[in-house]
Amino acid sequence: MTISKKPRGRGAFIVLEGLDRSGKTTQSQALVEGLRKHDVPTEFIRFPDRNPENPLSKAISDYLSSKTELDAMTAHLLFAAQRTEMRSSMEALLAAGTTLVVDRYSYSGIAYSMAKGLDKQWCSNVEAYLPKPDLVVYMEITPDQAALRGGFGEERYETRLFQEKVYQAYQAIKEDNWKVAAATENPAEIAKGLLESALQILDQCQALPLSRQ
Ligand code: DGP
Ligand code: NA
Ligand code: NA
Repeated sequence: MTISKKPRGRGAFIVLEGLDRSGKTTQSQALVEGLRKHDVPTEFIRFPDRNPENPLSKAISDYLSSKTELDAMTAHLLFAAQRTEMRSSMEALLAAGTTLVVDRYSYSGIAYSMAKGLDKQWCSNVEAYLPKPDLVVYMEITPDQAALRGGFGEERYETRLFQEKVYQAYQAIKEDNWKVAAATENPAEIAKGLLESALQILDQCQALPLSRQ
């Protein structure tokens, strides 16, 4: 006898956003594990990708480590180019029923570029043709709290002053339907809440087409 599983529609597109040191990566990975335990086919993607074999990834890594300099608009387009490069494979995975948990997406692009003084509308226009997430989780942490987590690293954006600007930019772009998680709470509690939200979204979005931003 074969036991047939409940038929599934498309996968859910779930994005985690937040400042450096907000715990996004830890929570993304916990969410992937939690969903898989619920038999939800799930893949983890992170932006920026840093695979040195890929020319866009290498250009981004060199920029983040300050090996190279780029004009702010050019940098914005470079990060957006990588998301654009991934667009068709992400859409194919979602259509095939795979849920995607994505560590940073267009909102990082917009927030980090706004922190350099670029115009919000210009920044979002570049991202407008990319698929829109079903759920955006914002890991809320202030730059003060983030700094208490052992200081920032050595990459381009990891300074107190810049993180303060990114924080303000996230406040300006945060949408009402984002799920805000207090990053300073117990990680296991955060993970539990995120898994519940993800399962709920998955139920709701299966019958809906994926939209553009
Ligand atoms: P992470 O690997 O998550 O620590 O991200 C690396 C850094 O890159 C982090 O400081 C945030 C930044 N970043 C991520 N996406 C974008 C983007 O689209 N545009 C810009 N300017 N920075 C980004
Ligand atoms: Na970082
Ligand atoms: Na991270």
